[in-house]
Amino acid sequence: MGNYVIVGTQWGDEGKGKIVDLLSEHADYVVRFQGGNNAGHTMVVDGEKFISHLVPSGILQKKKCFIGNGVVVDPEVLLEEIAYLGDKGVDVSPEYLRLSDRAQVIMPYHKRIDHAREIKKGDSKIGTTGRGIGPCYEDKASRVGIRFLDFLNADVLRAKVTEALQEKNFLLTNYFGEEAEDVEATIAHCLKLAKELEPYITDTSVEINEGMDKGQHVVFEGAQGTHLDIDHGTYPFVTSSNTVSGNACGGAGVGPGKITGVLGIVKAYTTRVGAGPFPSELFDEVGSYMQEKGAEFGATTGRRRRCGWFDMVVLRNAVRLNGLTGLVITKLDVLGGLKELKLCTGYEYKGEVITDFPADLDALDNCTQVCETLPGWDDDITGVRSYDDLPENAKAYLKRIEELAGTPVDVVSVGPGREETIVVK
Ligand code: 2SA
Ligand code: GDP
Ligand code: MG
Repeated sequence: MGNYVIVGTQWGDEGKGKIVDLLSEHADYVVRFQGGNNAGHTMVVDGEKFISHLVPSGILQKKKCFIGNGVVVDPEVLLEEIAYLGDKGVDVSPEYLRLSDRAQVIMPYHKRIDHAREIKKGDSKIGTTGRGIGPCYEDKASRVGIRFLDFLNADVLRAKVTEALQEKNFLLTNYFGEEAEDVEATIAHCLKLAKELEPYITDTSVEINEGMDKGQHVVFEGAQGTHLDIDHGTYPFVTSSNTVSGNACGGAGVGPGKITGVLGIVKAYTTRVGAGPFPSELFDEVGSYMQEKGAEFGATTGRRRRCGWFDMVVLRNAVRLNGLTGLVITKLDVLGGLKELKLCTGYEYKGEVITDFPADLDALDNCTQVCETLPGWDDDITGVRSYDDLPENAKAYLKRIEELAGTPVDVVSVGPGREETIVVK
């Protein structure tokens, strides 16, 4: 199969979990390389639903799963997830799950700062998941973060927590008007968690590369989506990591020459959770139809996802930024029953039509979408398993996407279940 990077092309929740689970059947290793438990990846196998936040979606296929150095990890959440999966009969022993010694630890104060900052921002809040992601990546960049290697060493941990809390407690008490964090309690809490996680902690880059050199195939599982990327997304309404495919290398510790291809996961319409610009957003009954039929609620926070038409400006941007070699179109079934479908092909702003996704938030906020209209289909397509059996209008919709994106559609998903999938080529 080779080594594939899987990324979300829109604003996350495109169905990456389902597709990574499917592809994992043909892989040996599955690796998360960025983000943290802000992610919610859903897999449905034999009618049973699994949501993972940190453990890679290859775990159900009994593949060796790695949480790479680029991930920020809340140790409590990871242990809860290991227990949750274990209760469902999934083997999450250290044989199947490895955690990078270089991954950054999300500390209790990161979560408190994330919450307090959002409250302070009021109407201008980002709409974060509140999981401490931003503050943890800030500390990594400021070189005051705590890595899992440090977590295992009581002396290093004490020194680092003591230093960090001098600054964080100043912020919490003087700026946010909250209680200070207790140094000793924080250290004791961490040491208990570290003991439980110790068997999983390793140099993941070494293990992944050793495996690749012996011919093991790897799926790199992206989280969030291209337009939530810290550099390329709708900044500041983004997450705090690079979500584009290039970061699979940095966040896992592998060289770019080892990547065979990049698959972009594309929802058949567009959704976004949290605040920020969304040019093709719908505020009418069609948007509500997508939201309800697609069950568009955040897999981590349960928040209602905003919905809109398919945005080709967004997809073309994702094709370029990620070097996509193939597309997977998900949730095509949700569009069944709509009389007509629109593809947003440009943004009209100040009398001009923009076709390259702009950095300017004013353009994204105040443009009107330029659309092509295609006929819809009434049929329920969840039972369709071959491309030829799809309604003609559904095929025409896919063809037009492929044409405008300049990238082939390799797989089409017509339901949440593993089997509700059409392999095109
Ligand atoms: P954060 O928490 O700092 O990463 O939030 C910053 C922005 O990134 C968005 N974000 C997401 N968008 C879609 N899906 C995500 N995962 C969950 C899911 C979301 C949920 O699978 O549904 O349950 O709410 C995710 N994670 C982060 C976030 O909404 C902010 O706009
Ligand atoms: P991820 O973050 O990209 O892994 O996506 P999420 O799991 O957050 O959200 C995708 C949702 O859509 C989940 O509830 C999936 O079970 C569901 N899903 C995935 N593919 C399909 C599909 O083709 N059709 C339908 N109806 N649901 C799907
Ligand atoms: Mg999700």
